[in-house]
Amino acid sequence: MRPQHASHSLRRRARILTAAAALALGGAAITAAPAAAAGPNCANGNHCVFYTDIYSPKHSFFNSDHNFNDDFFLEGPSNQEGSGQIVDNNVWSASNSSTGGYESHYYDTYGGTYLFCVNPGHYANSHSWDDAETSARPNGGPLPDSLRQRASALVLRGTTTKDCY
Ligand SMILES: [Ca+2]
Ligand SMILES: [Ca+2]
Repeated sequence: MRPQHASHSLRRRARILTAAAALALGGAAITAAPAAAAGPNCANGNHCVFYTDIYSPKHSFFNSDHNFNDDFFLEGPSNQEGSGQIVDNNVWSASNSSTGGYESHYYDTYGGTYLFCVNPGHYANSHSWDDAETSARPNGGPLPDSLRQRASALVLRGTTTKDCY
């Protein structure tokens, strides 16, 4: 288990600030690119999940996946907490680089409780220090604590009326 909030280290805070700076740079690059629905740090055509923030260990899904218990965080930094861990019930952040206009819908279990969704070109980045719970889900906002470490299935859907990131 990762440390609880009370024991967040300065090291973790420093990594988060670095990620924010990298995100700012990435945002500039995305703006300059042609109209592609690319989420940050997620290759075109993929739906990406992360162990902590969106620059932490990553796993990329190319399609719907009904069971995360055979998927592992093997992409991204190999020297960070979470590298090699199982994806199931360990997702804190997500990015959507669908090239087909698909929303990423995450579920507690396949066919079970809906958790959250991410629009094409959008992301949820759980770097927020205060973990504020909000009803709105701005692009780039964090997953609230209640939705972290729960995702076990991904379903790609066309445009829906859900309040996605
Ligand atoms: Ca799987
Ligand atoms: Ca789950």
